[in-house]
Amino acid sequence: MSYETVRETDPAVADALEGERGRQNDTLAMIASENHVSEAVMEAQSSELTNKYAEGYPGERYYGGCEYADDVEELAIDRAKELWGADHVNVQPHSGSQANMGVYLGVLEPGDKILSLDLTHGGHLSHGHPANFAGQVYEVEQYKVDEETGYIDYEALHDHAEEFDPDIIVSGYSAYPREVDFERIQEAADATDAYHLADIAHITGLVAAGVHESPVGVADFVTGSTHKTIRAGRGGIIMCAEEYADDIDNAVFPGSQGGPLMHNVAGKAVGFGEALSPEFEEYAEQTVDNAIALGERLKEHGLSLVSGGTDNHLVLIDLRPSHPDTTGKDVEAALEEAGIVLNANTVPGETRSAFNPSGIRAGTPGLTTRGFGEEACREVADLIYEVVDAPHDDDVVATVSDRVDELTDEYTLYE
Ligand code: DSN
Repeated sequence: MSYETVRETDPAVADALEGERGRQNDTLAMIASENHVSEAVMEAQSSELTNKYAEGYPGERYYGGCEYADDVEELAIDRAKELWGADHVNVQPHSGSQANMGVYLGVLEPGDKILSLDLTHGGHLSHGHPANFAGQVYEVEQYKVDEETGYIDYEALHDHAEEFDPDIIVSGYSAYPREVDFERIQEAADATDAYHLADIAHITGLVAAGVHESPVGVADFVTGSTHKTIRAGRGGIIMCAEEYADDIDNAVFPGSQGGPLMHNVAGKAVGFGEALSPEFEEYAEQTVDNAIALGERLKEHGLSLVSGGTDNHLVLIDLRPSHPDTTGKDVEAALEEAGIVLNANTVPGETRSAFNPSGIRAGTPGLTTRGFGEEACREVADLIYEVVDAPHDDDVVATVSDRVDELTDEYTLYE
């Protein structure tokens, strides 16, 4: 994509846009929730649909002139149904958090009870953190992973549900490296007559490609984002059985959103179309293989991984056993200096703070999009280790940075 017109009319913004393209080209994006969409998705997102209001749903809009908005939304819905096998899909949520809000508003009353995973153990703000609307409007209790194993303790979760008697149990996580047993969580929901919301924001693409168990048809509601392990641009999605279709649609519009961002819905349609290709299945498999290779090599260097490894697209490194005096923020800053962009993250049993935690989270969706295979990911693990071991050594950071430059030149991204 060219920014020629913006450059002519608004050089300050053009500088920032070109700067960001350069940054993405020249660094390794390892924030586990980020990826790189195709030029086709970006074109669709920057289309004239950004001008269009289309409150309502295809065929039932409040304004005129919606025929092409209808086409795009129907394409996104049909492709999503094919990808995930859901009966009903709403593609209008602006984000994964908005998708979760749509479910809560659709089936809960203020004061109802949510049981979800603690944020510091890998959960998400929108699952009921006190700083988020979900924690303010609903009564929330949280389950944890087993601090010894790093795995969800399904029995403890079940017991907790029987004690708390929630109205909804939330599964699906932001920093959990293991396969989620949605059936086990559904058993707890059945036992307590609770709804089950599976938030697959991080693993949406892995589920679509069949490399992670699907909660569709198991949980009552499945929410996701469309830009992490699937490359359909920023946004959210809700899937459910037909019986909940009206509740969900009304909760999204008019319940919590106004006009849908139709240009983003167009991006979703294009990205979902791409994900229906056999190449996407290979991409998703490679993303997981790459995360496993990355994690195994980090372990060979003596780093400690929460749960001992990964089944999905991310690894969570607990720095405390190997580098007790080094914080996640130290490592995040030094790695960014070297051109590897990931994030500091809390770990189960966190002993520091959420702002300066003891772990780092690293994901492979972006590297895999660039064409990295397992050997290249092992080398990235070597580079990460060098910086973890000496985050304040400028020579080490400079040497790693030189190698990152070579890798980003070899595995190109945007023209
Ligand atoms: N910010 C996302 C993540 O990094 O996991 C979740 O919303």
